[in-house]
Amino acid sequence: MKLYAHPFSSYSQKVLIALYENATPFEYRSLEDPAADAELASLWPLKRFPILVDQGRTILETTTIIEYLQIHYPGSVRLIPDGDEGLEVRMLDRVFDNYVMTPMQKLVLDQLRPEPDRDSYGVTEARGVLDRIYAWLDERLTGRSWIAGDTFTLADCAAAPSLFYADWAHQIPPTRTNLRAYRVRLLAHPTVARAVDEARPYRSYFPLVAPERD
Ligand SMILES: N[C@@H](CCC(=O)N[C@@H](CS)C(=O)NCC(=O)O)C(=O)O
Repeated sequence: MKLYAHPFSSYSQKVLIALYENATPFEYRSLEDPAADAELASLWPLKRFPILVDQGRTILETTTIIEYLQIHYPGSVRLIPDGDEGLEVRMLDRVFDNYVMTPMQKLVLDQLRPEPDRDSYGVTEARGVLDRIYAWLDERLTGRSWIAGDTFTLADCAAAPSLFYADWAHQIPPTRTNLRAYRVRLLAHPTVARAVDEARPYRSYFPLVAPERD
């Protein structure tokens, strides 16, 4: 099984955390390697990553990759519970991808554009989405260790890298104490800490100012 990914990429970290949770063996095709980058281009014209290649199948999209791992390489950690609990986990996974990861990416990618092509309206909008989702998540986390309850799930795999970078791009206000404490808990979780540590050598890639912390 091959994972095409980059250690500094938030979506790559989402899948790496899931793989590490069950110590699932895989070949890491790091996109730092130009050969892996070329292979990715031939497998997926959009070149969005990570992608997983296994037994002749190419699996796109992080949530689907993690679903695939649970079906084909199950381990002692079940990241997606059955039934209603699974619905909650999937819903929260979508919330992190759509309303934390997407606006965070907007802020980061806008910074990479040439100055005249920057989109200040879109950036203001993205900051507004982050402010509102931070408030919603803070409320939702009342009395919870992990976002969907007592166990670490797919939704926490999505939460960890999205909140990690979102806080760098648009700081979580000090008043959101539940959300800030959750981010600290995520970063202390061994599989998340491993993914963050593996990305440390690439911090200069962050186009906004990366704070001297975490
Ligand atoms: N919905 C996709 C998003 C993947 C994504 O946006 N990955 C980023 C890296 S974190 C990427 O491919 N960026 C390169 C690009 O936008 O061309 C997923 O869940 O896999």
